[in-house]
Amino acid sequence: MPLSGVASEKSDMIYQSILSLSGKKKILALLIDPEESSPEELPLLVQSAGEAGVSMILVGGSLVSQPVAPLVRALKGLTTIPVMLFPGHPGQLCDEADGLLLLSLISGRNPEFLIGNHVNAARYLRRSTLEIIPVGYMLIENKIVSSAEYISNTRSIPSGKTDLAVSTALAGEMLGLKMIYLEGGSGAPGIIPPELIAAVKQNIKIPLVVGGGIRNALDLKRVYDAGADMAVIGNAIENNASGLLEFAGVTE
Ligand code: 1GP
Repeated sequence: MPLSGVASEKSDMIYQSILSLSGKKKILALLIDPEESSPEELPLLVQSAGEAGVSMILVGGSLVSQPVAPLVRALKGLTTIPVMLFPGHPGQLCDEADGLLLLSLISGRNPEFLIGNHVNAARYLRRSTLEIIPVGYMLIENKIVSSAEYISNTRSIPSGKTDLAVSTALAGEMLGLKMIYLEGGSGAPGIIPPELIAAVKQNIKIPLVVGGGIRNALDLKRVYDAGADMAVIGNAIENNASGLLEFAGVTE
């Protein structure tokens, strides 16, 4: 059966720029949850993002009850910082973004989050102009049951099981995934253990992203010092756009 739709020309510009910064400069990403963002705050948030050195904006969340397109469109009208989708499920896709972190939840054993949702979205994605970056997404136990853990019905990797985290990240790299994302859970009370971040970093060659519980500049510095190439901040600046400025300069 012929597949419908025409494959669009895919760029890998964003991924190449991540690779080119790797080892030279740390990358700061801002996560905006469509459920928590208000249109009135966006201009200040985007301005603060520019001043704080944010080089990527992620849009997504575990629970999103409305289309993400209006938020993405508004962001694209306000900034040239790349806007990447960070979807909790295929309902959070839209063409207006620059790209997509195509997350495969490799820490879990739920086939829908490993490959099922990807199969559902594949033809849509082939037609879209979104740059697609396949990411090995790993939930790491971090004091609370995260929304991602609950919604995906998977277990996080215990924070003391560094060997499991390293093996999982290695397997993701061997499968051809282009980045590994260690997720401590949105709104977690603190960062995942720096020792675990360091162990994973020492064993993979692809860029390492770390998020969850980064609440201040010291947390961010610890995550970078442990080896993260990119850090993601969400909750710390919700309803506090100018709070982003606290993170300025930590990427240098
Ligand atoms: C969640 O890693 C991100 O997916 C960000 O977490 O909201 O705790 O910053 P926070």
